[in-house]
Amino acid sequence: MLPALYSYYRSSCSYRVRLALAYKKIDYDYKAIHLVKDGGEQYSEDYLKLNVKAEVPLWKEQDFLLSQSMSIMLYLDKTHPENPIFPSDARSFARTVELCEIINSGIQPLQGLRLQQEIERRFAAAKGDVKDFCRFWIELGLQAFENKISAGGLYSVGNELTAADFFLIPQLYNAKRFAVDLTSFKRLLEIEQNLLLIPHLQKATPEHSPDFSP
Ligand SMILES: N[C@@H](CCC(=O)N[C@@H](CS)C(=O)NCC(=O)O)C(=O)O
Repeated sequence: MLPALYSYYRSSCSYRVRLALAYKKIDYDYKAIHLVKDGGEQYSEDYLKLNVKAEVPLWKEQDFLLSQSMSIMLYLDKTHPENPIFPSDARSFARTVELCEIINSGIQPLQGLRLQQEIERRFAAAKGDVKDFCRFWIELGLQAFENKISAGGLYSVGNELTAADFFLIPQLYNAKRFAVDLTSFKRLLEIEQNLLLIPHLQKATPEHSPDFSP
């Protein structure tokens, strides 16, 4: 039986894992969890049995269930060492995790759907103000990411494609959804261009996901 990825086409955390799976050419069943429809399928009784935190992505191999995009990507790198995404050299490994974390803990939790809903509900905030708040954290984080990466090189960590790139691409996709002006992030846009030239990564994009809806 194929392993399964529970995913939502627009979820940036799921997109990270889809990129890793595409890069490593790992076959899997795509299980769509619509985060908005009918109040959100992540809250269905069946899904909560798999992931009590009501989030995607979730990786399932028989009875082995793994949440959190970072741990799924580390797991995939151990179980499928071909096309590594975490470098073996200590400093490159640490730099990769550092860049991933700028997005994983420094941006994504501050732009999430549930966070936005909670801010609106608790503080009677207007949707536009909440989006502004999210944009602030996205810009701050992307600036930190851009400052950290080396001036040259095809990707975030020199010429070696790493998990940091698979965190960056979905975050840029989200930044565009939040109407962040990306023109000053020249290096990040260059890296995005370089990555999207890799043909088999295309199938991981939201537009190529089975549950995509325009
Ligand atoms: N740290 C987790 C975050 C997972 C997460 O926040 N997922 C979002 C989509 S990107 C989600 O499922 N949100 C559900 C909701 O907001 O209701 C990871 O990296 O996997």
